[in-house]
Amino acid sequence: MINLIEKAKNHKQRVAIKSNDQSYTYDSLLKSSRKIANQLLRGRADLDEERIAFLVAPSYDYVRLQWGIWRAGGIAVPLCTKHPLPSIQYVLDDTQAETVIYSEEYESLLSPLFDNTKHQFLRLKAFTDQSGILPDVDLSRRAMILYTSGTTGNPKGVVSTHQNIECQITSLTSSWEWEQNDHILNVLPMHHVHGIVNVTLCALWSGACCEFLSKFDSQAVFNVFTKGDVNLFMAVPTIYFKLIAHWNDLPQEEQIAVSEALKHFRLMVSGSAALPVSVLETWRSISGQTLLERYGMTEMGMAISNSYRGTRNSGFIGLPLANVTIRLANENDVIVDEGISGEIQVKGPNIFKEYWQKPEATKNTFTGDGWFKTGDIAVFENGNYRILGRNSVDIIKSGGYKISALEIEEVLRKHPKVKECGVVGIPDDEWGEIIGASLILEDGNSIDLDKLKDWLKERLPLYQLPRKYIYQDDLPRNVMGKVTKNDLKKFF
Ligand code: MCA
Ligand code: AMP
Repeated sequence: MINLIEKAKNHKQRVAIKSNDQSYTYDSLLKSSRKIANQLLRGRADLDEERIAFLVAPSYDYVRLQWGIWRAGGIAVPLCTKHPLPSIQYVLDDTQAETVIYSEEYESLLSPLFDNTKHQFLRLKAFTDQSGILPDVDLSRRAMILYTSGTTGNPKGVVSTHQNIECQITSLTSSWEWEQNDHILNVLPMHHVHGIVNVTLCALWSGACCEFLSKFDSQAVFNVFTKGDVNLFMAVPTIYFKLIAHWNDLPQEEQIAVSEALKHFRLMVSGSAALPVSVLETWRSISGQTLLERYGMTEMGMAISNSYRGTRNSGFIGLPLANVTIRLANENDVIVDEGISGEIQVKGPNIFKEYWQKPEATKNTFTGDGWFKTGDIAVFENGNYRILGRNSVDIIKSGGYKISALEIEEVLRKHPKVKECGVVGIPDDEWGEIIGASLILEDGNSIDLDKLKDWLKERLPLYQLPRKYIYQDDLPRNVMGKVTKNDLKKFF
């Protein structure tokens, strides 16, 4: 498996994780993950890539489970703690998870599934001490499945091998000069690469400390920063936007204390969505830190980054990371000239293995000669890459989450009063984009918007809910159904 275990043995007494006001050493992580691995094996020699799903808040528990699954030869499937039951059930069915491990706080959410004999449900606290020999897990084996939305069908499971993840870790730890005295605060969800690889695994690979907040909260973040231990932070632009707004509301002496603490940071990174230049500049005036913007994707980890030591160019994502090869290509997969926009296509050992049990979708996302097609459009100018947008209007980025307009439309169409709909992303300073839904109702119907919102909340996570609605009657006559989605955006 990823060389985390051997590395952890070199600094057993150092603090690996802080969560829920407790500190955990690398030694306790090693011992606890070994016990979990043995319990999952239940006498078997190897889990042989059985999928083990887990629903646990970002914490020490999350990490010891992840390591335990890997040490037993399983594939880790982290579940989103904000998802309603149908979205969780989809992942469990799609991965055919053998076991689902959950912490107490999610028991009532999951309980309707307990009769389902396809999966074994295990409460984390019910784990007991077990010992035994652990398998030797080759780097080429599958390690993790993360779900991502696209423009075709349901969310797809992105399968990364141990080797893929190790490459994603090492290109970042070397480029951003991670070291064992680093201490990072993690406020990100732990079912995406940003929180899992860039923050948690890079820290643990380096012998550093990863401190978790179970949920993002601006004041809680500032409370940790002003203690003075943390020297690294990574987040999506929406989080920096929220921190700026909160800082502006603080009394002056607290503003000074936060700004003073921030001046001592070694590195602050932004990614997962375009960083507005205004956010970069305002954050610099508050913190003295120039955010390092980088670009990545679930299927490949990080691919392009601004420089750690050199100039960071606002509005640009920088240059390819070590071992990653980039080209910009037109719709015929032919390389475009400098200054001309094209799709970012990527090759390297960081690129995922496959979409889980979707060979056709996997094949379609690579060119004939093996380049991974990201769907992101960029241009190379002034010696750097700059992102221009996506090649599909149906992919929305909100709060750093990638959201498929088509999936939301599919849910909306199931509502008995909705005849047709169109979902688009609307530019928004705080969220990057917010979701807008246009509705055509069944003939003669009207709809109670509050009831529709409640109905949607049972079926979609908060971050996928439409925030603005328009109806056919509000639009110029006969416009709906006849305009492109790009035109539709203008009506919100
Ligand atoms: C929540 N709210 C929203 C949205 N989400 N409103 C508009 N648009 C949204 N997207 C509203 C809720 O309805 C609620 O409203 C209020 O905000 C608080 O909701 P809550 O869920 O508590 O929000 P939060 O915890 O403050 O979340 C904001 C967040 C979160 C922390 C920015 O979105 C987040 O963690 N984003 C990071 C996602 C991420 O890690 N992406 C990486 C994937 P009310 O108060 O009225 O009820 S990309 C990736 O991994 C690649 C590889 C990469 O490049 O990094
Ligand atoms: P996900 O599929 O959830 O991993 O999201 C990956 C997508 O996030 C990429 O394909 C980009 O569209 C977007 N993204 C990541 N980093 C950046 C960035 N720095 N600027 C603009 N878009 C980004």
